[in-house]
This record gives sequence, C-alpha cells and structure tokens, in this order.
Amino acid sequence: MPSEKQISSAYRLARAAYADYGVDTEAALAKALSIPISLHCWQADDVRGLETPKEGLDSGGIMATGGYPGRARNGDEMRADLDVVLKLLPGRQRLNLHAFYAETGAKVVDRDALEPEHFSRWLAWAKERHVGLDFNPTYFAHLMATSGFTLSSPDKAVRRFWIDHGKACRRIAEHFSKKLGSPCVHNHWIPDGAKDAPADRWAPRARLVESFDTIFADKSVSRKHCVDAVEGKLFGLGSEDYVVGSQEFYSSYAQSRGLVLCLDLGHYHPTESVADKVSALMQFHPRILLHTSRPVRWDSDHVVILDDPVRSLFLEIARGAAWDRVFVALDFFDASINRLAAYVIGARATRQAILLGLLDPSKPLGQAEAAGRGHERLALMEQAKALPWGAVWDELCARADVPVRSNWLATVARHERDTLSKR
Ligand code: RNT
Ligand code: ZN
Repeated sequence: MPSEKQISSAYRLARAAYADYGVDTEAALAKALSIPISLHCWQADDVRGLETPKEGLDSGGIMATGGYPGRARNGDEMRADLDVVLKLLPGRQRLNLHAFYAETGAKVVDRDALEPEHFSRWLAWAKERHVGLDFNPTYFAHLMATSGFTLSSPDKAVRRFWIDHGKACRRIAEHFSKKLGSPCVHNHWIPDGAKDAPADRWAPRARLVESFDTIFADKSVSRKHCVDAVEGKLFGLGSEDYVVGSQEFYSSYAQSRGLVLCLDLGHYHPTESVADKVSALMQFHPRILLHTSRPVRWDSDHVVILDDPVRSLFLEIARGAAWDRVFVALDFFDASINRLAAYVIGARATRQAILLGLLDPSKPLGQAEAAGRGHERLALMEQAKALPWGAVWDELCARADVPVRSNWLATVARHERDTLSKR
C-alpha cells in the first residue's frame, strides 16, 4: 500500500493534470468532503426493526436476502457496528433512522403512539458523535399494512392509524433537529399498491392526497426543522400492477405542497435515466432527496457501487451547481455479505461519484459545445474518464484520516472476528 509521501506526490501530479482541463482539485476535494451522506440504519439489521411483536413484518415488499452471519440484533449492536463504519468513511455522515427502530424497553408502543423519548438512545449516540439525524415513518412491516394499503386504504381506521403515525414521526423529526441543531430530512414512503389490475385507480390516490394533507396540516411542527420528503416508485413486491404513490403523483404533490421530492435510483424503468430527470425536475422543485441504490434487473437494493447511473447522477448535480439543493442518502440492503463492508462500499462509492462530478472539466466541455465543436466535446468527455481521479480520491481519504484504498478491509475483518462472529 502507498506511503503518505507516495499519495501526496501522486496527488500533485493529478492536480496538475486536472488543472490542464480547468479543474481545481483543491476546491473539488473540499466540497466533496463537506457534503453529508445519510447512512441508512437499516443495512445493519436487514430492515427488521427493533419492535416486538414482529407480526406483519413481511408486509410492504421490503426484504433483504442472504444469510451472512453477524446481523445486529438490537440497538446497541447496530450502534456498535455504525461506530466502526463511521471511522472508515471520509467526509461528513448523518444517520437515517426508521421509526421501527424505536427502543421502548419492555413496553409495547405502537407506531401511532411513538414519542421522541423512544429514540433517546439514538439521539444521545448521534449527539456524542456530532452526527445529524434523518428520519422515516415506517408505513410497512406491521399488521395494519397487511392489506397492501396504508394511507390510501379504504378502511378509515387503517388510514387513521397511519396518519397518526406520520404525525407522530414529524414531531420526532422536529425534536431531532432541535436537539442536534441540524434540519432532519423526514422521508415518507408507503408500500400502497396492487398486485393485479385494480378496478379503481382513482380513489386510492384521492385518499392519499387527503391523508397526507391531514398529516402536513399540523402547523405546530416547524418545516424548518422537519424537512418532509415524499418518495414514489414504479412497482414493488406485491404492487406490480399499480402503485398509488407513483412518480407523477409525488412530483405533483411535493411541488404543490412545498415538500421535497425523493428520487431513488431503483424506482424507475431500467432504461430510464434518473440523472436526466434532475435538470427537469429541479426547474420546479427547489430541493430533492436522492436515495442511492443499485437495481439489478429490478428494485433489488443491491449495495451501491460506482456505476454509470450513480456517476451520471452526481455529474448532473455538479453541472447544475445544485449541491445546496440536494440531500444525499443511501438506500440498499444486502444480507449476503458482511454488512459493515456493505456500508463502506456503498458510502464510499457515493462519495466517489460526488467527487467525480466535482472533477468534471465542465468549462472546456461547455466552451466546445458553445462553439459548435461536438467532436471536441466528445473527445474531452472521453479524455476526462482517463484523468487520474484515483489519486485525488486517495488524497481525500488521507486528508480525512481514514484508511486509503481497500485498507479498511482489515478493520472490518477484525470486527468480524472479535464481535460479529460471537453474535
Ligand atoms: C422502498 C423505498 C424506501 C425504503 C426505506 C426502507 O422502495 O426505497 O426508501 O427502502 O424506507
Ligand atoms: Zn428509497
């Protein structure tokens, strides 16, 4: 592995190579380190949550597959794993919690009755580490979700329950924000939909508008603290034909209600480009939330890698200078490999894509385009792929004082030997 000196001399050469294309690697490094990435707590335990009882857990179409040993079984184990992960990641991180990670002790507290106090251990953990918290209501994995409908259910009692859950979660999100001094992104995703062609595609959508309007009508929760986002999708397990909260639904809903729109990389047709959507949506949406994920043939939530969809997504953010208008969060779950490694690979790949976006030689590309020299634009785009960005990435890790290259694997192996293998 390279010495500190080798890393910095490789970086000096890279800096000069990028400067030839009008790119300031110092500025790119500083910016890439400053953008917070919200780590999804649910990779640690295969999206199981900490509630008892567990009936209805399989509702909602969210499922991690694989049986790699060492799954975190409680909040303490999750936090211990996250502590290891945080030390291996460069830049700023946040933690993204889901409501069913409440810790209520011996008491059973249902989702509609959750309070900030049920997250006090998470909050204390976050405060101590200067990590901001984001939050999500959990509208799945519950007996009240087994019909496949929650906020859009025809059953008034079911709607009421989930509306109360949404409201309770907004108060918790606000609490996190106030306690940590950092706005809490509060993302609503519901599983509602139908496996087969419904006779009525209208009524559930009308009810969903009404339910959400009821949730957001609570003006006692400050929107500055609780930053609500809504996330649609194309289909899910058990909602193959019809998803109530589709992209069109949420794009319009978020825009008309002043909410943040969430785009998840796994939630579109495989040939759709999420990167292309950004400059269209952001003409109208002041802010968006990005869930980086990796769909393999479907919304499979594989570990994020540095693939073209992720790269081109952040390239678009860079070209639009839209960093202050996006929130970045991870969303994947893989139980077939070491779960800590999954975090590190996905979070590092996401930050690499951010860095690569910032290293784009946008200036000469734009000049070639403006002058009508398409051949030059294409040649420069091709050349940009061969610029020594790996040396800039190594420098970024060195500056952040985290293991360079794959050196982090040793820490994960040690944790597996000393801790995970004993679970
Ligand atoms: C589901 C959505 C959603 C969830 C998490 C657990 O398709 O992507 O974001 O993955 O809320
Ligand atoms: Zn998502």
